[in-house]
Amino acid sequence: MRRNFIFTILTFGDAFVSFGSTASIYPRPRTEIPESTLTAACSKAKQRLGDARVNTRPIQTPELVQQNWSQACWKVPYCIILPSTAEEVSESLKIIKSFRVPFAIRAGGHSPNPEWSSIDGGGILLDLQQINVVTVAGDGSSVSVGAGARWGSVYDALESKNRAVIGARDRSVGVGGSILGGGYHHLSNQFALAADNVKNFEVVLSNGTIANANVKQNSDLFWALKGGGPNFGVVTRYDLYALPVSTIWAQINVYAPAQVPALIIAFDDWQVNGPVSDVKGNADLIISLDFAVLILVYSEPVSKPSKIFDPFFALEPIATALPAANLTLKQLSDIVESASSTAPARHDYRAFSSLVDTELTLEMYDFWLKQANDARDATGITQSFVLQHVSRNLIGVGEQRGGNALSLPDKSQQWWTTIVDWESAKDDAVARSVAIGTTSQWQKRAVERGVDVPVLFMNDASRDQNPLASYGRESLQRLRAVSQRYDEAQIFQHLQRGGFKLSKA
Ligand SMILES: Cc1cc2nc3c(=O)[nH]c(=O)nc-3n(C[C@H](O)[C@H](O)[C@H](O)COP(=O)(O)OP(=O)(O)OC[C@H]3O[C@@H](n4cnc5c(N)ncnc54)[C@H](O)[C@@H]3O)c2cc1C
Ligand SMILES: *[C@@H]1O[C@H](CO)[C@@H](O)[C@H](O)[C@H]1NC(C)=O
Ligand SMILES: *[C@@H]1O[C@H](CO)[C@@H](O)[C@H](O)[C@H]1NC(C)=O
Ligand SMILES: CC(=O)N[C@H]1CO[C@H](CO)[C@@H](O)[C@@H]1O
Repeated sequence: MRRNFIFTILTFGDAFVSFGSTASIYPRPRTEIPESTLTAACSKAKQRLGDARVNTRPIQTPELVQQNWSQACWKVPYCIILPSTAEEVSESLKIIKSFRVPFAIRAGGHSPNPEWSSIDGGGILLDLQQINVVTVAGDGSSVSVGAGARWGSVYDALESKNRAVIGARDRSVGVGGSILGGGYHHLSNQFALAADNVKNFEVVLSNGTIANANVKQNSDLFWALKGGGPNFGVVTRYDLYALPVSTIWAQINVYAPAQVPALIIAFDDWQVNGPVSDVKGNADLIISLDFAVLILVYSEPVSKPSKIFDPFFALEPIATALPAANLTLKQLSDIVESASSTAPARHDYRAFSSLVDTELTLEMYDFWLKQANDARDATGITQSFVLQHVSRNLIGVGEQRGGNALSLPDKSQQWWTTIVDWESAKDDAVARSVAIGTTSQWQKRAVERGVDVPVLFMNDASRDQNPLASYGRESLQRLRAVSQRYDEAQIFQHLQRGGFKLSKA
């Protein structure tokens, strides 16, 4: 029971409802262009790609429309193009460009930001789910992944080869979006972000050219795609370094709400002392309103937990969700994913970064907790307070790989996030208000205490946040130059409806 409940919180639910009254779920489309243009563009796509690749009656295929993590993103596009190759993506972009139709790109659909990977009847959805092949290189040193794959299939393919990759902690998260936003993983403090582990991007540019971006070819584009979001092209394949990591060690403990302050103190003790003495260990802290979950991971099997975890072992957990074990990364991701809720739900997340400052984190936890409890009492909204450590080693390894668009300051830091879950659209404003209030107060207090870090993690950022601008002026200027160079027609700025776009940064 408890285990189920815990993992429901960890994975925050996969939304699914049967297709009932459509009117209430789907808002009316915005009409920016004449319907005849949309009809013509979708017909052209059918003609060029074949009937099987274009769905012109998405209202009748809820399984395609609702293939998003958050119900707030269930929108019925005018048609859905489902390309299966980079060539078909190229054809699709040419059509989108020539008819000037609004569009959205979807990989795993895990962004909770409406219109980032969804679009209403005023546009076309480019759904990459059929581009999902995972191929491990003969020598095991790399793995090529279709942009529409989910991380779980990558872990599955690598397990028997005794290899791992830096991906996302949940199996169901899409490879496509999470790498473009950076990508934080259990092993990131040792091996850096998912984006830092890309060897080559295959990307379709707005003029239809299929290009490669790596250290040698289009190296400015290579840098920009690492954290720069959906601004430069449609990535069709990621060639990733496969790490020589097979069996790891992990333990998952559960603590009572009353233990949270002590847990935060222990977490900060580890943040300050752990990674500098041993980067193989990592801790994730997920604090919900009813309990807190601590995930400890070490990147190789050990008979005894590493000493860096000692601050945690001074606390007695109320339950052990996963007793200390040697297991594969695939097995760990299965456990993290194992019992997600099937209730339909709306979700949001939000990002905030700072230096490690225990006193301030405790203050902000109190600030958040009171409001989060009040919101739950009033409307049933649940939310969490999550801390992710970013070590100097993570930043340094990223630099060695050529750097990335985040341009992180060379300081040990923490990336806070929250996951907010609620049922009804009428509660949207209340549901988001606690996280919005918490981040703005934290920002104010962090500046006062001199512990602010400007960078906002795109993969945790909400629609009104501005991760691209948070990377700093220099990075932003470089990103804009890359966008001008590779997307001359600027379709990713003007025709792409949502997303963290340079034109809005
Ligand atoms: C349950 C859950 C767990 C998570 N865990 C982690 C985690 O451990 N680590 C982490 O870093 N993040 C995590 N995230 C955040 C996640 O990485 C982001 O939500 C990411 O955007 C999801 O990628 P996607 O492909 O599933 O999403 P999508 O919603 O399909 O895409 C996100 C954005 O990227 C664009 N995009 C997607 N694919 C392409 C492409 N091939 N070319 C161009 N643009 C593209 C989309 O248009 C959209 O703007 C988690 C999210 C959830 C919901
Ligand atoms: C994990 O692996 C280590 C090193 O091989 C071994 O000593 C230990 O007994 C293993 N632990 C478990 C629980 O199997
Ligand atoms: C498409 O744009 C890229 C990047 O600017 C350029 O290198 C390529 O030659 C262009 N292709 C065509 C067919 O114009
Ligand atoms: C309706 C639908 O396809 N829902 C999917 C939403 O995404 C999750 C993965 O996060 C799938 O498991 C669901 O099937």
